This record gives sequence, structure tokens and C-alpha cells, in this order.
Amino acid sequence: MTRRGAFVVVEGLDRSGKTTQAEIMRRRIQEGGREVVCIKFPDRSTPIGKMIDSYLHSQSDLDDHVVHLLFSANRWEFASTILSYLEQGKLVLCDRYAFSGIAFSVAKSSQTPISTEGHLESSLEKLSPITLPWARAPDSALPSPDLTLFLDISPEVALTRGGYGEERYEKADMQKRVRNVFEEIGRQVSANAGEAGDGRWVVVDAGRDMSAVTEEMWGHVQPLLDGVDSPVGRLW
Ligand code: DGP
Ligand code: NA
Ligand code: NA
Repeated sequence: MTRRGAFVVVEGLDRSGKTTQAEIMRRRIQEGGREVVCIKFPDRSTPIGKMIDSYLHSQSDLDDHVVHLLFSANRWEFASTILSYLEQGKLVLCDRYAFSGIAFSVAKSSQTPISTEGHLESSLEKLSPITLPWARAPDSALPSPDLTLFLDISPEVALTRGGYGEERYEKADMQKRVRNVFEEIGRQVSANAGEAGDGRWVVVDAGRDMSAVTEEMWGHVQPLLDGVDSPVGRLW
């Protein structure tokens, strides 16, 4: 029986070099003669993805809970695709996943004062901020990564890289909160990894030069190149 492909997720803060590193990783895997498929979330090409894109460009305003569910729905749109690639023995390399979903929503919601303006005042006041357990729920049972590489960078170093971009979340105080939530997620994932037998969480210091980061990532990906014997897990 042929082995299934490995599911590898690259997570990270904005400006961590995540997308560049994922591309380098893809090329390396391919040059080694293995099949690899790259996926990136949010995937802005679908109708749901277009709503997310509009939100990120601040062209539309949506309640935090709604946004959270859209990002999650966007992942569900590709869940069966991911599973079928893995079954075909392909390594799936995924730029952001459910961990970003939790980190950004919890961080955003904890900094938003509840609006006291307008006719929605009374109902808005009843909406609670997004908690970690609430944020985890919609991604429950999505394919679980065999390995998550978290590219960690301090907001200070991110600033030396030219600062953040124009999108909604790309502000220093928000990035600090995101980093804190990612840290908590990492602890929870690591605590469950042994039990469930899947899903290691590895923190990679992405503040170093690019080749050092690539080499460390490669060291973790290499053992997965020949595939995985165990069935694909499911999140939490
Ligand atoms: P990127 O294309 O990787 O730069 O991601 C766009 C932005 O969206 C980035 O600031 C991180 C944020 N983001 C990614 N995934 C999620 C998610 O699932 N939920 C929320 N709330 N934000 C996300
Ligand atoms: Na970004
Ligand atoms: Na993304």
C-alpha cells in the first residue's frame, strides 16, 4: 500500500516571511522529485474568499463573528480537496490554516470596544468577544496537519522589515496580540499532539536571515517527504 502524503502547515505573523519560505520549500520538495501541492488561506478566489478580501481591504465592515465563520467556511471549501491530495500521496503545503483563524479573531475581538453608536446599540452590547473555545469550534474536524511550522517574529523586527502593509490587521498592537494568542495555541496543540498522535507544533525563529530559517524548516519537513502511515487526523 502506498503511503498518504503529509499535511504541513506554515503559520506565522505578518512579515514573518511565511509565504516566501513556503515557496522555497515547495521548490525544494519538487526538485527532490516529490509531488507537492501548495494551498494558501484565505483563498480569495471563491465567493466567500472575495468577501474576506473585501473585509481585509476595509471595503466592507462585518461583525467579528461573521468574519470568523467566513474564514472557517473558506477552509471547509477546500477540506475535501486537501484530503484527496493527501490520498494521492502528495505533500500538501498550506500557507495559514485554522490556527490563524483563532489567533486573528481572538486578538481582533479582544481589542474592539463594543460600539455604542447607532440603532444596533442594544443588540451589539449583548455580543460577547470571541473566546478561544468559541473560535476553535467551526474548524473542528477539519483535516489536521501532521506538522505546523510557526514562523515567529517580534513586532519590533517586523518593523525593521519595512513595517506592515495596508490590510486591516497589519498594525503593531494587533500583531502583538496575535502573537500572544498564537503562543497559547501552540501550548494547547503541543499538549494534545502526543495524545492524538498527530500534529506537532514547531516554533521557528523567523527573525534570522532567510537561509537559516529555510534550513530549520527543511529539517522538520524532510522526515515527512516519504509520506505518512497513519490516517489523516481531524482538528481538535
Ligand atoms: P495573508 O494573505 O497570509 O497575508 O493573510 C491575510 C490576513 O488575514 C492576515 O492579516 C492574516 C489574516 N487571516 C488569515 N487567516 C485568518 C483567519 O482565519 N481569520 C482571521 N480573522 N484572520 C485571518
Ligand atoms: Na498579510
Ligand atoms: Na492567508
